[in-house]
Amino acid sequence: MTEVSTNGAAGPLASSHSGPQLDGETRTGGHRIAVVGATGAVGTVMLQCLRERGLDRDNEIVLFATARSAGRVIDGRTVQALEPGVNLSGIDIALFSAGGGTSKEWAPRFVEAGATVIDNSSAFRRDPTVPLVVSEVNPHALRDHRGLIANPNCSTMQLMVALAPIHREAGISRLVVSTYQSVSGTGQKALEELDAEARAALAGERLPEPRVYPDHIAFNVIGAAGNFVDGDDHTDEERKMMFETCKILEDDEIAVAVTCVRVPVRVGHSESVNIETREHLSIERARELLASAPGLILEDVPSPLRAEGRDEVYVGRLRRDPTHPNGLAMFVVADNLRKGAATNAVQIAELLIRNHQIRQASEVQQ
Ligand code: NAP
Ligand code: 2RA
Repeated sequence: MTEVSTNGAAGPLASSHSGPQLDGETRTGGHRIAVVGATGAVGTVMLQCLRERGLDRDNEIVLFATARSAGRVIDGRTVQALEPGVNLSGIDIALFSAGGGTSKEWAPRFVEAGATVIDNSSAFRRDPTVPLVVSEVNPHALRDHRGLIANPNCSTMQLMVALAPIHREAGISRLVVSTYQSVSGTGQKALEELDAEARAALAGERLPEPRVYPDHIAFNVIGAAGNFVDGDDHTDEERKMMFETCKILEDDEIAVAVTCVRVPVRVGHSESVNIETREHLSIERARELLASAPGLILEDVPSPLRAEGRDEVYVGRLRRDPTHPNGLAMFVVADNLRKGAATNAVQIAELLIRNHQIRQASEVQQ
């Protein structure tokens, strides 16, 4: 099945965590790292990533969620409520995955208290002063950060890992993307809704009324992922991909057409991607570029089930688009909770530590 792999990895069963790793010397920072939203779908995986990459050994990890979760102990650490009066001093890096509202309210307070914030929500992605970073694609954008860094949306994240090598070589002029987004992309409550509906359906019972989605998700497909805001005919999820692609690839001329769809997959977003390049790119050269791209595994037919729990982006179905002389088509799959959220945030934290790009909380005037 596996065609070519990168970083010495041998396809789906190869070693995970292929992103930048820190050597022993740079790891000795003794930083305090906050995980905000530690009890959620992304937060849970964030803690796993910190553990797997050894960042919990040399650094102090502190956990925040709502008052509902305060006092819960996860991996021997007690969750604190993020509420007025909470002590934010001494936090060097804060990894936020607690929704846009929480980020808007609390991220600036963390920055003011001295932390460098890496935010998973969409709250700051459009801010021109906030770098939007995929660790393998545009780490240079971290250089000018002012305490806040945005993690791209999960569906954009995996797409960028696959498109950046092609854009660098041949310049992408137009994209047509259709997504097949998993339920974990909507968070913990959505997963519970999928499970409850699937259980009822398999037991031959009446399905419970959907609460998270506008329709039942079990054994169904919902033709619009995200929300329609202010009468827009595209969802906010689709708009994110249109905007974020141009910001990350630093090219406002790329035309991006997107349809985001929700499918009853627990973890792992899939994308059918049609690419038009400015310069002609042979399929052999495209294959070569993707085979040597960091964080990417090229195979015949990727699937979300096999991508689950992995940090790499899987690219397959690579072929010429017979309807256009500069057209390519591919299928891109990744674990939305890993590379789409937690892994990339932790990779950014590693880059910041390695490149001495975090402000030390102790240096900030209180
Ligand atoms: P989730 O499963 O619903 O988890 C939300 C987390 O945020 C929980 O830990 C919750 O704590 C906490 N939280 C909510 N309001 C809070 C507040 N006012 N103060 C402190 N903590 C608060 O959601 P998720 O899927 O992990 O997503 C979290 C964020 O990551 C969202 O902004 C989402 O857009 C973004 N994101 C998600 C994905 C994905 O694939 N899921 C990918 C990229 C980005 P309690 O448990 O105490 O309620
Ligand atoms: C999704 N926006 O709907 C989420 C992930 N960030 O899949």
